[in-house]
Amino acid sequence: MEDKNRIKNYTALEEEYSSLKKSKVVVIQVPYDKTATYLKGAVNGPEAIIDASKKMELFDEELNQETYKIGIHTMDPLPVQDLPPEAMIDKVYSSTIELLKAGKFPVLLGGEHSLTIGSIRAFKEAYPDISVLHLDAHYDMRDEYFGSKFNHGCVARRISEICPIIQAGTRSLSKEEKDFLATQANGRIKTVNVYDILEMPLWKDFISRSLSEHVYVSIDLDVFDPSLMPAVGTPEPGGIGWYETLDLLREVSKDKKIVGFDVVELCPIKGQVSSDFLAAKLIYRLLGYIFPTKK
Ligand SMILES: [Mn+2]
Repeated sequence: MEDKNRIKNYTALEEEYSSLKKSKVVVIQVPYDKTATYLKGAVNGPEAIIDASKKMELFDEELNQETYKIGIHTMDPLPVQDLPPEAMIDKVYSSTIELLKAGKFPVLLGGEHSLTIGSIRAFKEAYPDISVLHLDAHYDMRDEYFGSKFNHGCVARRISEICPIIQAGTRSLSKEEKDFLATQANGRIKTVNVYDILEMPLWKDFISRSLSEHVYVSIDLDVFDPSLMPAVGTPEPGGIGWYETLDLLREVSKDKKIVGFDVVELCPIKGQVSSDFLAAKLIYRLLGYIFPTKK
């Protein structure tokens, strides 16, 4: 019989592989969508990922390993739904820094993208050389959006004020963002948009070389093509595919030390579970790349 805790765990792991004490990886759920500007619903993202993860095979067929054996603990969802974004970001920061101090590997589930501002503040403290690999359809470089500097459309701009950021898969931005990026000559912000991906055979190497030793990966699921990932609040045509995303993440995992990541902006569609499942599997595969059980 499944106990209550097990049902709420990412991949529904037994206590042996999911207690906080024994787990290397800790999943932080951030159910929040207060600043969503198009479709709401990302508040339900973390729960949908957890639900889908219970249906996954825990043997990874690409990696020939059982990644869950590193231990994956799932925290209760952060109680942030009714908070203003600044307060949500503070809560994400304090949970993340606590886990980093305990030597854990945080995985954050959104919820909307603004949560990354909180997690990056914590990672910057723990890893001063941190850089961010940001996969997204949108540049998210607005200084302010709908009256807030903490809107999900400003997240990359806020990150760039904390540490270097390289974006990939982007294909939608405002004139203001374009003008802002044109003034950035110091190399703190790099972008490999979808046109670069189509034209640069070595785009993955370029990204990997541009990152520092310690890397945080922030994946807005709308980076994928909407035919593959329709369950997002702000879909954009012409996104990247499953295998090229995995190729990039595999390469970066080999070249650098990924120390944490988030998967955000899942806006579940009732009755359409393939998006939820993609998110759940993406997390598992990326954990497998980061923690190979065989050398
Ligand atoms: Mn986006």
